[in-house]
Amino acid sequence: MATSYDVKSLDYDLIDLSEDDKLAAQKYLSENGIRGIEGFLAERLDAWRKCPLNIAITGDSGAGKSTLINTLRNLRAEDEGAAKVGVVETTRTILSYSHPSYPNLVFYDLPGVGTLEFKKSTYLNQVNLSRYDFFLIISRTRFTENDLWLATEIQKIGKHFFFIRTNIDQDLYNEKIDHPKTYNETLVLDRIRENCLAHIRTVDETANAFLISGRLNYTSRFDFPLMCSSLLRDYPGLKRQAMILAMSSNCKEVIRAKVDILRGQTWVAAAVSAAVASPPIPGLSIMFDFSLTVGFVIFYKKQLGLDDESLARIAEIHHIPVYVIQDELQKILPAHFFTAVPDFVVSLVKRQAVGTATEEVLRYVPYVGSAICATVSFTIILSVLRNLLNVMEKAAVTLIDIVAERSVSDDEDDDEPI
Ligand SMILES: Nc1nc2c(ncn2[C@@H]2O[C@H](COP(=O)(O)OP(=O)(O)O)[C@@H](O)[C@H]2O)c(=O)[nH]1
Ligand SMILES: [Mg+2]
Repeated sequence: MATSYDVKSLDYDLIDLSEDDKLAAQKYLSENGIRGIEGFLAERLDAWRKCPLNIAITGDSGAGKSTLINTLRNLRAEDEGAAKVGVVETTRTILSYSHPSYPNLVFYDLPGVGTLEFKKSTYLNQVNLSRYDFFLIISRTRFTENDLWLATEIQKIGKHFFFIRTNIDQDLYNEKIDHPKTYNETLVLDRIRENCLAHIRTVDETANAFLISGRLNYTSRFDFPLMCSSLLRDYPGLKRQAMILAMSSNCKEVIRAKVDILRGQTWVAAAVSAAVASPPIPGLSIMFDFSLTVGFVIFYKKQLGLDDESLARIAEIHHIPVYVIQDELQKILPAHFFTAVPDFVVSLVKRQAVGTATEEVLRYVPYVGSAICATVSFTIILSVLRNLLNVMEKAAVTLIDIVAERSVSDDEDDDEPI
């Protein structure tokens, strides 16, 4: 097969479909037949956008709540819609901030326990813990007795929480200035971690603390990636998939989780594209819904942070010239992936050999019907989307490596805080 990528046609493992999607599609087919199956499947592809995701961030004033909320929304303090950040900024009410690209993901800035307006005795009534899916309890020093109390209350209602120690970049910088001769980053981090754990494990023996910098340019450093992957792993049940798709792709763990989900949905995307035989596209011998397929590729680009806007933002935040990023990524993906998605899709479809996918494709008969499965378009679009995701994953991971390299070399500059 003639492709310019380092991937083999149809070289993918058998993928577990979501049980939910399978059952729903099967039920639809048995009740309605093939008519309208593409509309039904398209709706399921989009269902995650409606799933409410509510994350509470709590901690004392100055702990870094607003900063972390902005970072999780991929914003800096001065960007439009950002939470106000500052040494004297105090949260007196519960404020909510939705993710700019995925409004169903909402972060709540909760005042810490024991502030003037939010006393311990009234906190649970004021805050109503059951409204949130997940809690991030943050501190820039030691977790307080009140933080620990809150954790036990969250545990009592069966919800999840993380302890997050912010300001790690600043602590390391101070250590470096104070002890230039003996400074050792790993030892300092170990000491901070031990100090945190000794305290929080008095409440929960298995509790962990994530050591992070809440600032946007440190999302690939310290425990930030681990915090993200743990959040995705522990996010309650059915909402996990929506959470993965709604989260910004600022570390490898999130990218891998996104690709897993997108790959698991390619059969739905291929079925929806193949079900509608639009007028043929010049140069292509198969009929499929071209604009829909282009739409999937654009969606994957945005999901994996490879769209123009995301790339420009990465360049700006990390002070990396755009051409450096482009040069690296164009070693993996061709230029027209970035500049002209429709042309790119045409070239992919042209190059995609039909292959011997019968067995693989037959697995989907119960869910999309034999009429769609029998089409060449279904097989081809399925292969195109899966192969493309493999390559895009590689590109998105490379982008994280470029960013990580850049932030480490920034650290080595002694004149600036880390
Ligand atoms: N260096 C560094 N500064 C931070 C970090 N988190 C917050 N800050 C700074 O600490 C101050 C208070 O942060 P803010 O997010 O407003 O705290 P909040 O009161 O909990 O919302 C601001 O000046 C932030 O820039 C961090 O992880 N590292
Ligand atoms: Mg604040």
